[in-house]
Amino acid sequence: MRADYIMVGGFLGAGKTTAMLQLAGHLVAQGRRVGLITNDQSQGLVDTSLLAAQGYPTAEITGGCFCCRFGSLTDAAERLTRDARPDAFLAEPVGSCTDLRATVQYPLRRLYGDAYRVAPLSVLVDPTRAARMLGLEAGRAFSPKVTYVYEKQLEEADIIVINKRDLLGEAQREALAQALRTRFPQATVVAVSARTGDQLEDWFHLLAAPASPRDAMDVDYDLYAEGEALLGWLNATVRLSAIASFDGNALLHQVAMVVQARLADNDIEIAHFKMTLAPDMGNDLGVLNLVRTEGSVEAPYLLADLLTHGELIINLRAEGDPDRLKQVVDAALAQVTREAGVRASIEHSEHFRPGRPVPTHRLVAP
Ligand SMILES: Nc1nc2c(ncn2[C@@H]2O[C@H](COP(=O)(O)OP(=O)(O)OP(=O)(O)O)[C@@H](O)[C@H]2O)c(=O)[nH]1
Ligand SMILES: [Mg+2]
Repeated sequence: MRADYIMVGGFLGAGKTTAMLQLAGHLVAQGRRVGLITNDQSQGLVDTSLLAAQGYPTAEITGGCFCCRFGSLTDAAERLTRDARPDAFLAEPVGSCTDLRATVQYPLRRLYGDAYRVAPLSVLVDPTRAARMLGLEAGRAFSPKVTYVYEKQLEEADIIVINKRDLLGEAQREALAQALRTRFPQATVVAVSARTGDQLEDWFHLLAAPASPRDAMDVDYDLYAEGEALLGWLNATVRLSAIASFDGNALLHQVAMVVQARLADNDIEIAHFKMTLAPDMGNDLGVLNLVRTEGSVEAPYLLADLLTHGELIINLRAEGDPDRLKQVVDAALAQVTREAGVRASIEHSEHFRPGRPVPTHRLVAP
């Protein structure tokens, strides 16, 4: 029996992790066994913490994207197979990554075709980002080289999934779907809400079809590398402790508000700012996200109780100098924890620009 390999791509903040959780729930309800694979340029991932907290077998690939760490991808799948024998792997590539057809799907099919059935490539979009990229809506956007990466992601999609349909009126949704169909005619376009579950069946249904046998697209790797490197990356793991119990939800919210205001002052566009706070005791988890500098702070999971000790994971990806991102996050953390009477000690912190993508394999034809 071959296991399904289902890749859920799309730009930073589009809703890949949220959608993957829904897909995992759907498959498990059908009696399937799933294994989840997360991926990032470095360690300390909010997504891994979030998925593992839901009880799913999860493997994390760090230190580069799937395409550049192809061996780690198949190793992770084998590890999950030993532990949980999944018959469906759901994999979330790094949100700044493209050319997945040539560097992941075709090599998997060619080298491991006996082990995996490769599902069509889904690329999720945040509707506001997509509308700005297509010129349907005005507002703060990324620079042209970052936009190149964004467009390449859509150009290779079998399925373009407009996510967050709960935020759209019917006319807005239709205009966006039509513009995407015109610009990316190779893809089937669906509109879903990974948050509410609305219309997800349309997407799930498309995943059962075979992936399209098209040749891979052309990619200018210099431009791709430059676009990716314009995005600053920051991952930090921070231990929080206090004598008196404190409100973790309020603390997360305040950190986000301060970071958002300072990045706006620096004219830096956020791609995705996300945090999890896990108390040392119990399974509670608070999650907070911001997917645009002008966007609103969202807390999809709130902590149920006050806490005294916990682990805070911060992942920030924004179009700006990583040193500046680090200064902004450190200053916000220092200010907010001081005001809350909480001690913060940084256990792990990295900030950098992603390196040039150098795929392990690149196969143009399936
Ligand atoms: N309104 C709304 N928000 C959503 C929906 N799906 C996801 N979100 C929110 O969008 C934000 C980003 O979601 P994630 O699932 O973390 O996005 P991602 O694509 O995995 O992000 P990266 O891993 O950073 O690339 C979170 O605040 C989610 O709660 C949706 O259908 N509707
Ligand atoms: Mg994610």
